[in-house]
Amino acid sequence: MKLYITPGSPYARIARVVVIEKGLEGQVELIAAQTRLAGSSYYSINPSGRVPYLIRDDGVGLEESSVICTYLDHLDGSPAFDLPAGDQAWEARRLEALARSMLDGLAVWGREIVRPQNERSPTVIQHEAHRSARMADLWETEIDHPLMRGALNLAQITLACALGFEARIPDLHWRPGHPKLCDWFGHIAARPSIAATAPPSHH
Ligand SMILES: N[C@@H](CCC(=O)N[C@@H](CS)C(=O)NCC(=O)O)C(=O)O
Repeated sequence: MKLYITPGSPYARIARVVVIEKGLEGQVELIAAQTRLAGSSYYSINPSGRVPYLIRDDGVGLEESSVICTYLDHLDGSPAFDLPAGDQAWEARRLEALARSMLDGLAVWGREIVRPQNERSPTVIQHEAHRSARMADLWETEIDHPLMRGALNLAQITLACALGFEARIPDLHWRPGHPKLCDWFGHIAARPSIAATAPPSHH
C-alpha cells in the first residue's frame, strides 16, 4: 500500500500513527505529496489534492483520515480502535468529534500563516486563535474522561495531533493555564508512534 502524506499535515499524522501502532510499516510505503501547488502531479493521483490518501493493494484509493485509520486497523482482523460497546460508543464519538473540531480550526490557522503575507487574513487568524483558546479550556476538563486516560483510541490520537500542531503555529499557546492537558500531552507525546511522527517546526 502507498500512503500519501506531507510531513507537517496533522491529518496525515493521524494515519501515520495508526500505521505504526498496527505494525504496518513494512506494508505501507509513505510518499510525500506535493499539495497546494498549481499543476502538481499529485492531482493525477488524488484529484482532491488532499493528504492523507491511501492506495490499497487492489489499487483503490481512500481519503479521509478516519476512513484510512479504520481500514488499516481492520486489515489484521483484530481492530484496536473500534468504538467501545454500548453508551460508551457515544462518548468516544463525542470526544473524537471535539478533538477533530479543535484540529479543524488549527488547520485553518496553520494554512493562513503559510500564505504570502499580503494574503493572510488577521480576522481569520484571530477567530481561530480564540477558538483554540476555548477548546483548550474545554479539554482541560474533558481530559479526565476515562476514555482519554485508558487504552489508545482515535480521540486520543486526534487530540495529540491537534495539540502537537503547536510546532507549526508559533502563536498557538494552549499550554498556559492548562496543567492537566500539558501533563496528558507529555505522556502521549513520548509514545513511540507519536514521537516518530512529530511535525517539523514552522520557521
Ligand atoms: N478531513 C480530511 C482533511 C485532510 C486535509 O485537510 N489535509 C490537508 C493537509 S493538513 C491538505 O491535504 N491540504 C491540501 C489542500 O487543501 O489542497 C482528513 O481528515 O483527512
